[in-house]
Amino acid sequence: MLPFAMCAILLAASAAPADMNINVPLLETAPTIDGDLAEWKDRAHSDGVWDMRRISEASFYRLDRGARNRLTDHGDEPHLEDDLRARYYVAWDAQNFYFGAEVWDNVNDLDDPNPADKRWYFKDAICWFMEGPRDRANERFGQGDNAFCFVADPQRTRQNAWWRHGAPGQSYMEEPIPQEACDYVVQMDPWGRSAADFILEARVEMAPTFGQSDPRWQPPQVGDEYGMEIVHTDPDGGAYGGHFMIYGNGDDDNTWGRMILVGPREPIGRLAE
Ligand SMILES: [Ca+2]
Ligand SMILES: [Ca+2]
Ligand SMILES: [Ca+2]
Ligand SMILES: [Ca+2]
Repeated sequence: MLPFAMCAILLAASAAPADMNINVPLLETAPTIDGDLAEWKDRAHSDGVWDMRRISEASFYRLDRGARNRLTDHGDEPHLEDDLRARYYVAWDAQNFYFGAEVWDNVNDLDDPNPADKRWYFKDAICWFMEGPRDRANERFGQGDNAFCFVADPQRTRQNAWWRHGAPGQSYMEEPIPQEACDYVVQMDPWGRSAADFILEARVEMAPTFGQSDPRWQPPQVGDEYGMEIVHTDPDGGAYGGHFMIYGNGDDDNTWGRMILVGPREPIGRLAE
């Protein structure tokens, strides 16, 4: 028989992947929102490059069984990893969440066959679905739920920075992120590799967004718990349907990953020779 301590370690190890927290660090210096992530990305949360292969091995993919979390086939596709892969960054300070992404894509798609506000998901876009405070009740863009969606378009129209959210007694409210609460830059083709590649750098103020969606929301402190899912749409010229859904499964906020606000983090060092 295994000693008790060892059993506990084995149990903890087997439970870890599905229950892994998303630890989002505090930034002590506010980034400059200019399309260059260099000054803060090493101090933000990131768990490396995501592509379809990595997603297909994740616990949240098994919830979906690949029904919606997938890319689409237009007949002449590059290898799956060249259709879409990305790194995502998140951090916070006393007023804001900061979002960053480095994206490798084969086709930049900004053509919506039926253009209308709120249809970010018919274009290349990245959307952070967040619940704050997290309450473990199954809700779909109800009280406390917020989505901050940025279209991969260097033109900063109000529709290109979209806010889907709830409020007490209301759900699926759709409007641009309040202008004074948001700042963002999309830099296309940052590595001279593909005209569809981009870097996104964004800031969203919490009080005018989370504070509107849930009266229980309090200014952020270390230890606060949020829910988070990243939805990265990639129609590549087709209709809606191609996207990554990372850390959760669709609009049910109780499937979203458990995110904890943590203190500042130092960049990962290397062993000196
Ligand atoms: Ca910057
Ligand atoms: Ca693509
Ligand atoms: Ca909930
Ligand atoms: Ca695309």
